[in-house]
Amino acid sequence: MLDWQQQQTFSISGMIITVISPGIIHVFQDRGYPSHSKAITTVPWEKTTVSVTRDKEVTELRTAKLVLKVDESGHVDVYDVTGNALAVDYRGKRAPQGLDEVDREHRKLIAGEGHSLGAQAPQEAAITVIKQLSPTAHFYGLGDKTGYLDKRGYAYDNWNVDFSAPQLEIQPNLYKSIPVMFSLDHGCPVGLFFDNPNRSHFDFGRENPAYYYYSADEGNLDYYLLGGATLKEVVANYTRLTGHTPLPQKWTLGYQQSRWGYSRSAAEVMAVADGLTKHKIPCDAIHLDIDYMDGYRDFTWNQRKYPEGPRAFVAAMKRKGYRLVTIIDAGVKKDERYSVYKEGKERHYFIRDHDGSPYVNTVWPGDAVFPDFGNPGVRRWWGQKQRFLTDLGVAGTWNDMNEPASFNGPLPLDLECTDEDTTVPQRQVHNVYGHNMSRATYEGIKDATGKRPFVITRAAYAGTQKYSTVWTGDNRSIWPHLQWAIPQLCNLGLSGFPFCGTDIGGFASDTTPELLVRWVEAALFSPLYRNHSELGTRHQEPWAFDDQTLRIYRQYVRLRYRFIPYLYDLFAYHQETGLPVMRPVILNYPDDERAANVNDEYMVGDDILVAPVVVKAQRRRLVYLPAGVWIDFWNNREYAGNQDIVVDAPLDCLPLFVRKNAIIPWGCVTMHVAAAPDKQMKFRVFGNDGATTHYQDNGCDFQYQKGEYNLYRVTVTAGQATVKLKHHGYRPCYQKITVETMMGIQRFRYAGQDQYVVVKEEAEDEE
Ligand code: MIG
Repeated sequence: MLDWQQQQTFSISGMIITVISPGIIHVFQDRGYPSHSKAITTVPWEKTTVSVTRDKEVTELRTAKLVLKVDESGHVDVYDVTGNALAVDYRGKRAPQGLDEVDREHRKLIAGEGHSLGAQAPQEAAITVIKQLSPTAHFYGLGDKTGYLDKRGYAYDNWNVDFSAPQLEIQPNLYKSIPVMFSLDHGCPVGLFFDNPNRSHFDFGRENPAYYYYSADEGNLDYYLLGGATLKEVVANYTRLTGHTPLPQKWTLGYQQSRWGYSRSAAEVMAVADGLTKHKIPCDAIHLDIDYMDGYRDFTWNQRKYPEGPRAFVAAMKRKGYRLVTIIDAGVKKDERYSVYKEGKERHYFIRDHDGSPYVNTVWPGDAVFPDFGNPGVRRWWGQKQRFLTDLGVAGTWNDMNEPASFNGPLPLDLECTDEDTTVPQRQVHNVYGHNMSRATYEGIKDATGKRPFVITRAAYAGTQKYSTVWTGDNRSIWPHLQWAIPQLCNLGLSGFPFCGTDIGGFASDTTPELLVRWVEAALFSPLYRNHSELGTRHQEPWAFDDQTLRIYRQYVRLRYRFIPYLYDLFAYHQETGLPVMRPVILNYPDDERAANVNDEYMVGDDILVAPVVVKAQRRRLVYLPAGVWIDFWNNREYAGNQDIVVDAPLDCLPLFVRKNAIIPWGCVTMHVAAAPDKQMKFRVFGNDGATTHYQDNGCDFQYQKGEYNLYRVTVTAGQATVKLKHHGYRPCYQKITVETMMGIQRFRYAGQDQYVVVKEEAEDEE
């Protein structure tokens, strides 16, 4: 540790408190567990002044963003610099509500009928952090827990599971554990990130409205206080700590088609591609679920089902314009004639039973063993295995079943696993299993291809966003799951994961044409835009129903391609700021109490507000518009903000609003995202005054990190546009730029030397 870092580190009441930066403070107490973080790869140290005052009982640490008061008994109270309480320890005793309502006899009766009792005596936990609950505080974050945006009144577990029953809003845990929470009380924000991968629990006033708490079964006391003037700043501090999502390849923002079952034969996948082409549905990738493999063996390909061989098949698909993404499961088939199993066994690369032999459970391939991803050697090995796929031309890896899932009961908690350089029981690395698998996959693909890896994972921990895209797992074709898609993706974004999506149309159960259409509308700006469904359910390709369904579906997928440059700009912006692409309204309007609980609208960046219909048979809806002036995307009608309006939303209408004077880059509709650099770009100005910065690069590799990118600055004043190339590091820049304001169209041509000049005459070939 450097001298100045030492000076920002304090030992108070048995805890080590480290001021990493003015808005990031680490609280740590060693309880004998491994202390290296899985979530944080680079600590964002910043040299800063901390003023310290001590009186008899309390030590006060003050930075430019946070004030901490730590007393002798270890209470940690957090304030902002103007004295607002952000997170103050609760000094009372825990008292679950309703506990005294039922005596022992009634308890038995209730249980006898099969009901579970809500109120339980407080569980003793190794770690408990308990805070006063303000009557006006809202809670966000925690990744993609089901239910509503504001977590107040609910409780959750952090323990990764494969959960296939229909999810309810009270489901405590699913596939991911992202133990970060944000509290917002009258606009005053704070974040708490508990960097403890052991099983843990959050309760936001469900047990008792007087307090909220975090508890963990084991591990060190290890958490971060995140401060900032606004919720955005606090979220930015969280992502500064756990890392940003690197720019994705541009095509990954295109539409993707999937279904468990397609990959049963080359002919079936081909037929899907032909269906997309025939019905003119733009699409960039088709996903191959488990059936392409040979007996569900990872890194194999079934020759019988693909008679021309995988290489020729992948190439043929590519010629048609479709990339392939293949699934890889965590469980490796136990088969002495299978090289991945044999190698892994020889090198002790699998999770071990008590006698040191590979632990066996059942997954798709039957008996299966589980790579010990906490071991860096295993990660390198698994990373190299990706070459099997990348050499064939496969465009991405979709990691599934990595909670890990198993059919023959869960993995015993005390199996032998590796945590970097030590041996630990399975339960201590359980929640980072998918995280480590994603990391191995990302690094392997990056090494093999030099391109930006496209990895999708179901299980994740805090920080997995550096390696992988996520989807919310096995939802159902039911309206509540469409409704929750919005808060789930918004909370994922706040929790550091901008690249996320849900299975469009719903995975399990049978979709209906209306649900499918509303889903493809609602998900228009969901960064991962993939239709996926379960084997045996009703088919949900866009053409599986009637003409109307197909027509509307196509209309929205085509519209999606218009917005890809805008989405790509937001990913470039995310890399700089850590802010998500899809956002809850409250992130942009943290002082607006009305925005705190909006579950059926979301924003995209700062400029677009989406108010999808997520209720069956609804044909008009109420839209809450936050402060400012809003333009209806469909008819340019202007609305003042800070009010609810009623809009018509027939089946083919997604209510969409653009902030007045926003400038949106407007892409071309193509069947696939073009590999060649775009020769022109259009900017739509939703007003007559505004400015934007637009990003461009080659969309596929890491050259942008060496400066090979362009930044365009478009400014419009009283309807007059100017275009400047602010940074010209990527040689092919746009030859033509069109700016369309509400007063008319202005055209520019590249004149060399980073200059754009106005073109007077009509351009002949506008897309
Ligand atoms: O439990 O590979 O969430 O997307 O289609 C089934 C088959 C295993 C679960 C994934 C789903 C995928 C399915 N998998």
